[in-house]
Formats: sequence, structure tokens, C-alpha cells
Amino acid sequence: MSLHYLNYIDGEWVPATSGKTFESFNPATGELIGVVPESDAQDVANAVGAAARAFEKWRKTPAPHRAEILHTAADLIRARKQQLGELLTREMGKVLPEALGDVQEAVDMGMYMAGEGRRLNGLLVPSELPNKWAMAVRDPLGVVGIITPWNFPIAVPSWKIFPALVCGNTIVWKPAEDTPVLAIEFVKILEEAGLPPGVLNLVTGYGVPAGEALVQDPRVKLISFTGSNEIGKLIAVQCAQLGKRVSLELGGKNAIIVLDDADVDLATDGIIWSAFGTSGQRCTATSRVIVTPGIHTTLAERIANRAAHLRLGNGLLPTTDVGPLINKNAVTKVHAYSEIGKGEGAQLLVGGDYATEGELARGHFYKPTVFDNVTPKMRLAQEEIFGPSLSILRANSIDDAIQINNSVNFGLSASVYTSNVNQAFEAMRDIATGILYINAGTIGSEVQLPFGGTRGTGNGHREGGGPPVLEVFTEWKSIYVDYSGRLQRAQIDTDILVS
Ligand code: UN1
Repeated sequence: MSLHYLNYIDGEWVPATSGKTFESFNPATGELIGVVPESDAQDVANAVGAAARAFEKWRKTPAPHRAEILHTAADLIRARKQQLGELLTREMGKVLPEALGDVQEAVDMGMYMAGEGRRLNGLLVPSELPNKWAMAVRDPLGVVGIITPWNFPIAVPSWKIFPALVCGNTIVWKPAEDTPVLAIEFVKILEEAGLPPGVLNLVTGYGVPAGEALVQDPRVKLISFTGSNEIGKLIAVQCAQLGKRVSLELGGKNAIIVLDDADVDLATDGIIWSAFGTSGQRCTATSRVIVTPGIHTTLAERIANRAAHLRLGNGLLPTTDVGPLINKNAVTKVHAYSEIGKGEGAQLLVGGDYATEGELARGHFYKPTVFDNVTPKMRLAQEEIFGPSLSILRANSIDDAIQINNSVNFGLSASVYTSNVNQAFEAMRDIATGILYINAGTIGSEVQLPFGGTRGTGNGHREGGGPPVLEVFTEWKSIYVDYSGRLQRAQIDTDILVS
């Protein structure tokens, strides 16, 4: 099988106009996964042109028909789940069961959004005047620009692409440079499902110049971006200057609060899964445990013991618990935080170093790391690390724990373990977060509910599911139909009675 891949523009598979390419590697083994186009502003302009030309016809295609294509795509993804999951593990690194979950999330979103094709609910409300209808419908935006991360290379694109399509938008998609081959396979499925040329276009490449060209193109009406805070802020500034809609889903510093009355075994399971699943590379990963004094020592011991026994390796092997990090820079960053933590006086319980034994030397592995006696103001407790690094902080009470949880500049996901229903409801009321779990870890959102966060995590939009995702990809159009046959003035002629 050829390892050379192409962009998808106007229904054709084409190289970058410059002829340039770059390579994608397996982060566990260094194996070459693919050679893909290194797109520049010219390729993006071509893709946007194709999307703009396709828009008129696509927006007028009845939504139930658009949805049928999504339904077919979801069926194809389900049929190829194993194959896509294995490729996902090879290109991105997460262990196979998680990779299959990533693919499943796209099936779920495809089915959910296919259902939306027969809803896309508008509003129908009474008019204040007789013989008049007042309603509102959802219009698509036009060409939308989608920029996706590498950590959920199938699920997160599906959160954006399926709703954008069902709402009648056309798309230019720039996937993360670490996982381009998965993006290409995803587009192939939509092509096979019958998506007309130009409706979805794919350009692989780097943030600069490809992503930037997409943000800057005046024909692109929305940028939907999931990724780092640093890049999200840059995009927000550029979109503000251009008067462009932008939907951001950025970092997290998610915490699990464990109260004295919690089930310790259950909490330990949730913490290990949420902190070290996907090697800690989820926006929703737990990087803080906030624990009350009565349970602190027991919990810290259990977490450290479990973390020390996690098996690192190639995610395709059934014996692997934790896969590699995405690339060299990611490992370097996580290690820098281990050094910062030690420097700040946190107590290293386990890990804190690169994992380079045997086969691991070929990939980007880092030992699951746990720090205890971390205090809320330490950088370890404030900044997103995006790797297998967990900090344990102590709180005096539930109120103190909630206050510590809320004291960071992110508000994506949080969790509370308690057997006291009153405390659970107090947490539900007071934790400032986009997603909250009671007696479950911080990862594992489902597509029926909104996904996104408060504060630095985003700009108020919600993607990833639930009806609110439609707000990102549509514009409201309010329509008044007056069938009275005479001038009726709103707010003025409201005392006219129907004769
Ligand atoms: C992400 O990390 O960007 O809740 C997405 C979860 C997954 C999605 C995570 N359903 O962890």
C-alpha cells in the first residue's frame, strides 16, 4: 500500500500546489505512517473556493437528504471500526480499546446528527398582532473552517463536521499535523457515503501557513477550533479583527474532588483512568486530585501504587495500559513540569522521568507521574500539562475543595466522589465547570450533551453534542408573515381585535 496521500479539494484528490510534503510517524515505534501534502495559502484558497461554489446547492439540499449521507458515513465507520481503530493507535498512540472508543464516538455523533436532519428545530411563537405568524429558522453560515487536534483524531472532527454538514454548511478542514492520515481516511468515508464534490475539503499542513490562511480568508464565516490556549487566543484575536464567528474549545486543568465519605476503591479507579488514560492527553484528563484530610494518606498511597504498576508500551499490544505521548516536544514539556514541581517543593511519589527501557526508547514515553503535597498556587496545580502528570492537593472541607477547583483559569471537566447526596448537590451547584461527574472520573462525555468549558477553556460555545452544537453552525433567521392584508404596526397596533 502506498504511503503517499493527497488533499481533497472539489471532489478530487490532489497534491499541494507547491508539491511539498511532510511525514507522519507512529509515536510508539517511529514507523512511517504516511507522507502527506504540506499545504500553503494557495491550497487553502483553492479549497475555500470549492467550498464556496458548492454552498448554494448544498444549503438547498433538504436536511433529511443531507442527513442520509451522514447516516451512511456512520454505518461505514462502524463497519471499519477495527481497521480505523488500529490506524488510530498507530498514528496517534492511544491504546487500542481507547482508539476504538474514539472511532465509536464518531459513529455516535454521525447517528445523532443524522437524526437532527429530521429536526433542526426552529421556533414558532405567537405574534402580538392578529393574522400574523412569527417564527425563526436556522440558516447555515456558508463556508466554515475547521481546525482539529491530534488527541481525538476521529471523534473531535466528527463533532464539528457532522453538525456543520447537517446544518447545510460547506467545509474546509485543516487537521492536526500529527494525525493527517486519519483525517484523510475520515474524508474518504464521507466521499464514499456520497457527499457531493466541494462540500467537504481537506488540506493537510501546519498551523502556519495553512491554518492561518483559513482563519484569514474572508469567505470563511466561522472558525471552529479545538486545541491549545495559546493558538486559540491568536485565532480569537484574528477572528475579532475580521468580524468572524469563532468557536473555541481549549485547555483544561480538571480535578477530581474526593471527600472523606467517598468509596476509596471507586475513586482510585476513576482517578487512574482519568489521569493516565490516553496518557493524560485529553482536554478532560484529570491533573489534580483534591482530597479532604481523613482520606488523604490512604488515597495517595493507592494512587501511587497503581500508577507505578501501569505498563507502558505500544498501544496495539493487549499488555499495554498506557501508550506514548504524541511527539518529542510533548515529552519534553511533561518532564519540564516534573522539574518545576520538584523546584516548587511538591513531593514526587512516583515517575517524574522519561521511560526509555528496551523498546520504549523508540517512542515518546513518559512514566506516569504523581506528586503529593501540591498547593493551589504552584504552577503544577495551575497550568495545563497535557500528559501523565497528576498532582494531589489537600482541602479542609467540601467548600475549600470547590474553591480550589474553581481557582484555576480553566473550567472544562470536574468530578466529585462522595456518598453524601447533599454534598453531591452542593458540588453540582457550586463547581464552576462545563462538565461535572458525580462518582465517576473527569473523562467520558457522551454526544447527547454539550461539551465545552467555562473561563479559559473556551469562548462560551459548546460542541461535541447536544442541541447547543447547532448554535455554532447556524444563524437564526426570524420570519414574520402578515396575512391580514393591511398595515399592522408591531408594538403600536396591538389593540386591534380579529374581526
Ligand atoms: C478531548 O479531550 O478533546 O470526555 C475530547 C471525553 C471524550 C472526549 C474528549 N468523550 O474524555
